[in-house]
Amino acid sequence: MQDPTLNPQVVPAVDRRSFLRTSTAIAATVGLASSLTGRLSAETASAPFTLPALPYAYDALSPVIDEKTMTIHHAKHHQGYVDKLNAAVKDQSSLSGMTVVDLLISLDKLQVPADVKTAIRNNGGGHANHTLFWAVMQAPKTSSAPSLELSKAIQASWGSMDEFKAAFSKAAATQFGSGWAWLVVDGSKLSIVATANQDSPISMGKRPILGLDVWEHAYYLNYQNRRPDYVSAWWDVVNWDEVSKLYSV
Ligand code: MN3
Repeated sequence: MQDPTLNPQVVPAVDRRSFLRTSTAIAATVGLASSLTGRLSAETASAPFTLPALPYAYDALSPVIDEKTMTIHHAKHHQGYVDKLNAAVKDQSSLSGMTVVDLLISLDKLQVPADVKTAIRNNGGGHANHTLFWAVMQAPKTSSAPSLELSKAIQASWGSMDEFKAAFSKAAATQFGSGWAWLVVDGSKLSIVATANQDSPISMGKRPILGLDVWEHAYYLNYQNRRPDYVSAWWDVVNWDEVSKLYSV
């Protein structure tokens, strides 16, 4: 084995095994391994990461999200995150075999140079965030509803579905600059968090089950500066059956 003191980026095999055990234990604790990794097939893979196909056509969410926005968002923006993530991890042997969820859960502990960690935070986050985002949407007015279990959890945290939607919409509308609003499993309860840029709730030890992209690239062609209109229209394309599945694992 190469002496790790000669090259701090080389992680001894024994450390790597214990690191992966720790990472797996954390994932199990927050239920991530069986949710994101189990539900979203693109998340089960390690590098090279690939762009997941959308579960619907580019025009399927219209008029809530127009075809051109969806095309650019998926084929250009999300593909860009995937490509940059692959470039970031390519020469990092200590990361081999890790899924994007592993990378995000363990972000602070990754034994890689600071610029690589930043690239993983931005582009690994971008890959995971968008993969979830595509999965929790469907054509407008398609019938779907929160499961009884999810409904009860929403009522427990906010009192009613309407109160939850108001709180989530406010978090999405008031997130300053680029970022996301999330419904997350946070310990034994549900909560709403907003994150900047492509930061993922996964790196905060929380399990996202619904996410809304409020970067301008997600809505500007259709809504220009009217982010609240985009947020309010977006509820029509939420796939509650999928959100319920993500909650139930
Ligand atoms: Mn986006």
